[in-house]
Amino acid sequence: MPKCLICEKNYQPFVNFGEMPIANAFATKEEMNNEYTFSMKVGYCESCNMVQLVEQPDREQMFHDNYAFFSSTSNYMQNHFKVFAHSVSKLQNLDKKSFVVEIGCNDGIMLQNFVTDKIPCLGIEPSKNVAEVAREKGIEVITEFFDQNLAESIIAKHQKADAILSANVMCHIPYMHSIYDGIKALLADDGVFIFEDPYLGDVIEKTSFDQIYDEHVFLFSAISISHLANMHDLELINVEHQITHGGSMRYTIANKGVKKVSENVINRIKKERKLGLHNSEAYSSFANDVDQIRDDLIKLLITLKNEGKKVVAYGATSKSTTVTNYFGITPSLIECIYDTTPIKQNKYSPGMHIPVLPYEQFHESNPDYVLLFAWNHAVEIMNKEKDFMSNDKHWITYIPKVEIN
Ligand code: DWN
Ligand code: SAH
Repeated sequence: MPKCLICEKNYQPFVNFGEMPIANAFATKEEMNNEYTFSMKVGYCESCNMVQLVEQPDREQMFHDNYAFFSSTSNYMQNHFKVFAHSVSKLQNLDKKSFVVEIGCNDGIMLQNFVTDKIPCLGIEPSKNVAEVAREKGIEVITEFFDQNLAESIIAKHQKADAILSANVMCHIPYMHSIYDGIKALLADDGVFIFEDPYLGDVIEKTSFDQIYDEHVFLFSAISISHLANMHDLELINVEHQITHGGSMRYTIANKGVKKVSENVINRIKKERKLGLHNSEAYSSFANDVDQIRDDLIKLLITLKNEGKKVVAYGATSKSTTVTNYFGITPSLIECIYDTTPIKQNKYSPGMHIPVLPYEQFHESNPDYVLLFAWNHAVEIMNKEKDFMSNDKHWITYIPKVEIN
């Protein structure tokens, strides 16, 4: 039986996706024959309520000089992080004497706002290619993995942080205790640690199983984060639900006893208990629900193929690696995936080897059906493509169930 990454108790996996490649390892023809895989199972620890991947690839397999995800590809997300940054400035009364640290700053989508407002900030980003883009925006970046040791070296060179921020990064890191020890050391007495990640409640309610892939080690809830913070003499003082990435939660953590705990925390924990997220039964039907989506989608794709329809996909997301590999979607069912990210283009999707083509070729390909892998950006993308898609063309989405739009 696996041991929990948080409390070291044994727990049982509740879903098994089998062998999976690295979600963002878009491959050249040469690389396609030599792909790394790992066994992807997810379990729930009854003792500390943490949902987690049983096995994780080494971090260097995922985050390196050629990391394929650039945060700024979505206009919606650029605005989301602008609003996020300004809300932190207001909450903490930040000015030119303050200090903000972001863990996993990627291409600088959040920190660029502090640079504009002349608030001193520092990014930590181990993937060197995306960090370079942040530097070009005038952001100071350390290209290392954040942990307790790095926190100590930041304190020695800078000052304690008034705000430590992180978005879609905490759930990527298995060594949570080193992270929380680092946060505890780096945080000013009245500082706040604010992070957001895909929310367990949404994943269970919507069966958004494709939020599960190598990089996503944990699916957090207010219950599990409150417990983890407590273990490090910290306190969960606020939670705010976000619509980003198909449903996320923003958690605010402070030194214990220093700040008022919002009613949001109590209410959210009540809601999670009502949903049963603290009981293993909540997870018992998840695998069957995923298989239902698989059966419906494969049936639809085979029918469309038999009718001679042209089916392509939109958005070579990390999530799509779980969908294509678990469902067995090959180029015989989906011709190609269109994407705006240069580093993914003219390569092949991990495992199933579906060609990824430049977005510029999407309109001229004239498809009948478009499978939306970037379903979390549906509003932005469907709006952008509304004129093109109006002529007898259809979107296919599959979360929470298979639908033709
Ligand atoms: O947690 C993570 C989140 C924040 O981002 C990381 N582990 C990796 C990544 O996950 P993802 O790859 O599932 O993220 P997205 O944001 O759903 O990816 C969208 C993809 O679609 C990108 O490759 C860019 C592309 N795209 C596009 O081609 N046209 C996106 C938009 C908005 C568009 O208009
Ligand atoms: N914050 C951005 C990027 C999310 S992608 C956004 O929300 O869009 C996850 C990022 O976490 C990657 O850029 C990856 O390099 C980074 N990362 C992974 N492990 C890390 C660690 N230990 N410390 C800092 N960053 C890390």
